[in-house]
Amino acid sequence: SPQSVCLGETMAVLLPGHPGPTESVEEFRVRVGGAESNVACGLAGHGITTAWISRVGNDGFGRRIISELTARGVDVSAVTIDHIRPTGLYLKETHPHSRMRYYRTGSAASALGLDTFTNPVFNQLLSGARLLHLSGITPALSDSCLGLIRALLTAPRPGHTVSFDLNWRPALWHDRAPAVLLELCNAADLLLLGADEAEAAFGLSSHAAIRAAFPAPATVVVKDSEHQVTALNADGTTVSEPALVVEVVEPTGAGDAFAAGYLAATLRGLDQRSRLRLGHLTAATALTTHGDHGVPPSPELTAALLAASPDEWA
Ligand code: KDG
Repeated sequence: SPQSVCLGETMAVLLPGHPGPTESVEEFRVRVGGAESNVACGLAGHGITTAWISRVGNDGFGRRIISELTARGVDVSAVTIDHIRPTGLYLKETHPHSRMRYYRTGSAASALGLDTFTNPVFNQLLSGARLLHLSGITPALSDSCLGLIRALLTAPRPGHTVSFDLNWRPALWHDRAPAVLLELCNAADLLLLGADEAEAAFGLSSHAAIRAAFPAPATVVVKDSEHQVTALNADGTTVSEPALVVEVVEPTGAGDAFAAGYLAATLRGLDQRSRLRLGHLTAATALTTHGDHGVPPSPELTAALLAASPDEWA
């Protein structure tokens, strides 16, 4: 069975063929995107076997998602096909400024709920896994999604750890109180969040305030925009690692790629610094390509880059 399980909604992504207001776009390119399946693809790219759990519609977009994730080496055997609800969509608008517009209310994945938690196929997968990866997007999707995430975070877990990426998406929280995210974040073993997200979602403006708000996770990983990432350990120690300076082509998916690299290094038993470094290396591959995914470096190159020393010229 797979070493890791990632659960959450994946959508078809519509990319306008040319800049300008959506009402004048003649052609869209279609891609596949979803925070947790982006992590699953990143893990698979690093050689960590991974299953993705979700629901898709019985439609072409759902089949596209299934085939693309399969091609990237992700196990989709436990994905449910919803015969009533459609696959969610999102549109990457570029005009007047770049933003994501979601078409996901009532989507197949929004019907995820406690039946997944009790599903024997899912439990079979989870019982063999060492990691379950979740995000703060799912609890915003519906009451049943919130119930599932809460159950997964609070259930006893003898064999696996749970990582939770805050993935603050204010557009999803208009009719739902985001305070529930405090409780969910604090129930994870590993919490990943951006310093900007912590400020926007909870008004937490320092590493100390973040760690004080989330005392339970063994590690809290705080991303300070593009500059550095810091792991705040439960024993009070911290490890920071500067980000790589790259020419950004398109930032979507970089946070997910960071998570994938960090988690892959964690599952390989690497130390905290190497986890952060593999996170940065993987994020760099997503930042320098269009779409949500990058091409992971070969195992040999990864090993060499992890061992490289920083430029110490002052
Ligand atoms: O992290 C990238 C995701 O935000 C994108 O793929 C879409 O999952 C998505 C979401 O819900 O915003």
